[in-house]
Amino acid sequence: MPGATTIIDEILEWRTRRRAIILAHYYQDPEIQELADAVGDVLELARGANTFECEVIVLCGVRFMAEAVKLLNFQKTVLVPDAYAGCSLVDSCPAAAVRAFRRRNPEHVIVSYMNTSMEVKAESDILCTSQNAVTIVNSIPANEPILFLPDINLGNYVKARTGRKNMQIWQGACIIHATFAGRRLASARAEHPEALVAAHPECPADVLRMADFVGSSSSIVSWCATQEANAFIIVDESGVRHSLEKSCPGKGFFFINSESCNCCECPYMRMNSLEKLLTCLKNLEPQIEIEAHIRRRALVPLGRMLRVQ
Ligand code: CIZ
Repeated sequence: MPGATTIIDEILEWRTRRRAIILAHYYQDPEIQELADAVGDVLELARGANTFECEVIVLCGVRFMAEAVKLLNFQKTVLVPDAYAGCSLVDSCPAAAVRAFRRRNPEHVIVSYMNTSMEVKAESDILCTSQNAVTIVNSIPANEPILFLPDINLGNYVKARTGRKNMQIWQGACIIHATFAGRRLASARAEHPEALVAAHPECPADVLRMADFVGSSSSIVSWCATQEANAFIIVDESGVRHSLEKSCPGKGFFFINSESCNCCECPYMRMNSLEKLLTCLKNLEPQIEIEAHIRRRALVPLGRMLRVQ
C-alpha cells in the first residue's frame, strides 16, 4: 500500500527525533545491521561512536557491549534494546571471584577479555579483544605471571601462540563457539575441499588446529575479502555472514553448526529485534549506567590496552 509506514520508517524517524545513532555488532540480524550507522566488533563500535554527533547511542548487541560503549561515551545516553541480553562468558566470571583470586595471588597480572562485566574490568590490569589478545599478552614482561580471563579457548590459543608458561586461564566459555565440534568441521571440509577455513579463537583447540585463519569476527571479514579463494567454511556466529557477503561479493560461505543448538546463533544476541529497537528509541530505555568510581577504575586497564595494541 503506497505511503504505508513500516517499522523501519518509524525507527528512522525516532532516530532523527532522538538525535540518535544505531550501532550493530556483527552478530545481529541482517535487518538490524542494515539499519545501523556502523557495524563492527565491540571495541570498534565503542571507539567509533565518538565520531558521530549525537545525543543517544543505541547499541544492538549484548549488554557488556553497551557497557563498553558507555565507558567510552559517558556523556551520551546509551541504550540497549534488551537489557537481559547477557553473555555466558560474563556470567562465568563474577567480580567477587576475581577479587578473591587477586587477594591470594597479588603478583599476577590480570588480563581480561572485553566479554566481562564492568566490575571485572575495574579489577583488571589490562583488557584485550580477540583481535589483540596475543599482542597484549606478549606486552607483559615474561617473568610476570598472568591470569587470563574468562575464556578458556581464547586463553589456550593465546598461551599456545605466545609460548607463555606462567599463565593461568579462567574456565569460562562461550555457549556457541565452545560447542563447535572438530568432527563437524572435518565433514564440512570433506564436502567443500576447495574452501578455506576461518575460525573464531573462542572455538576449541581441535577446531582451531584445522583452520587456515584464526581471528575475531572483524578480522575474519577482512581476511576473507583479501584471499583469492572463492569459498570459505566459517566457524563463527552466523550473524557475521551478512558482513561477509557484503564485503566479498561472489564468494561462498558455509557455516557449521554448534553442538549446543544445532545452529550457530547466539541466543542472547538474537534477543534484540526491530520492535525492541523502536521501543527503546521511543522510551529512552533500557539505559546503561556505570557508577563513576567503577568507570574510573575500568578506564585504567582499557587505556593500557589501547596504548599497546
Ligand atoms: O570483539 C567482539 O566484539 C567479540 C566479542 C567478538 C568478535 O570477534 O567480534
